[in-house]
Amino acid sequence: MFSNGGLAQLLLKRIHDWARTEYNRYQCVAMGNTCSNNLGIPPAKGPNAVGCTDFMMDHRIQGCFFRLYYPCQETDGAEKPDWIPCREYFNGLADFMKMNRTLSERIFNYLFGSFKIPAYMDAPFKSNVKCPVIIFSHGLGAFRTLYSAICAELASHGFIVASVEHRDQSASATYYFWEKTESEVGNENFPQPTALAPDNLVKKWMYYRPLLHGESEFPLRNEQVKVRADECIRALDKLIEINSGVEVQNVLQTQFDWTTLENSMDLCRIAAVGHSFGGATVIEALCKEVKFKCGVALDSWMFPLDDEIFPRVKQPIFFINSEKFQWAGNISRMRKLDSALIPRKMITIKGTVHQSFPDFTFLTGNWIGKLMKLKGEIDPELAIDLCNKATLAFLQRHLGLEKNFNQWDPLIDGKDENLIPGTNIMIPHSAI
Ligand code: 8U6
Repeated sequence: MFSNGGLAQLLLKRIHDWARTEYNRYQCVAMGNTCSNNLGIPPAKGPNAVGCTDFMMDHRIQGCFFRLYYPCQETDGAEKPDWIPCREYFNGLADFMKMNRTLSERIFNYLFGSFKIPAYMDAPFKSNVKCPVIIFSHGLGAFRTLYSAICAELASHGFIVASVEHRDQSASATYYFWEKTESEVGNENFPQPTALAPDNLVKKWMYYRPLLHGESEFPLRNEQVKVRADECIRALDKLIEINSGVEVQNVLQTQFDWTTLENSMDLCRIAAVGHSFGGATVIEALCKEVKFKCGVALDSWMFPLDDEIFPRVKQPIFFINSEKFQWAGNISRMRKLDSALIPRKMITIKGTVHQSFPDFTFLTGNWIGKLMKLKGEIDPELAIDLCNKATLAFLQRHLGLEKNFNQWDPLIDGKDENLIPGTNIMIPHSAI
């Protein structure tokens, strides 16, 4: 059509610029003109600056992979990491959403490709008092970076937070490494997978595995929740090693000095937090590992759990639910954890949807956000703020922290105009 490739390119660029301006204008209108295109993941509000880094050990699938958020020193020129680490994660999200990879990679990259994590990459750890520890578990089709608003907020209040990336085929995408065979080592034709890994290793991607046609869901999810809990426990074991000063070999070659974390953790104060499938993971992990002193389950999906485990969980649990996701069957499984002796709390955040907890909720305008069910009726920052404050108050109470998070104690009982104590779901008598 065009005899001149340059002209075609120019035209494409014009269309691209126009689309971006229109999209920005739409975003602004969608936000009621109250913003000047300030979409982004909200910065943490606590007293500490937040650092983040990645850790993998060992390289095999049986190893352990997490992103660590921690209180850091203020440093000039520190960079914030990309929110989505690389294209494979966009591809994984496309698969999860049953969309065409090529097309959605472009759309995803265009809309979401330039957001940053609200934390400084590999910034030096700030050591003062010993930090309580949180293991965070993501939802189905998510991965370790998608909950940075929650994880960074907790770290800014003094926690060391390890956000695990699960290798149970429930993440949209994740990776581990294969060892190169002897003939491949030193073979220059063999592609070097990443500058971040030693050269005897090959990066191997693992994507979300959908349910097969006719496959029943429970066996798969039940198997996965067990793998997930084991991964959370493994992440905790690694942190304990790091705290004890054992030299660890991070497969990922980062700038972060892991020896600075020696003696930095308060290992009597450990909690598990997770969203959706990650909520079920919290409960499974609490049952398996008593080092977890309490758990916070965000809009938990209870389906993957064996009924037998409910009476075996001894730690306090806090269920923070969305208004739209829950149903009687799911709530009645949460209720099976009710106890006269062990604190079990439940609140519901008004105007929220299931996806009000991952970071995507901050990154679209209102129309697209609601259309895609990434946003509910409530302002997403207000919703995550309530969730974080209620979580902090609960953690202070059950980890025995000496902080001021008890200022948010009323939230634990649903005392706020945007909270419902317990649930909005009616449980038919037959389901109890
Ligand atoms: C829509 C989870 C999008 C989007 C996620 C929808 C999701 C998305 C990005 C992927 C997984 N936020 N896990 C438009 N549903 C971008 C544009 O990325 C959260 C997000 C987010 S989850 C979840 C689990 C299951 C399902 C939905 C969410 O746990 O919140 C089904 C059918 O399984």
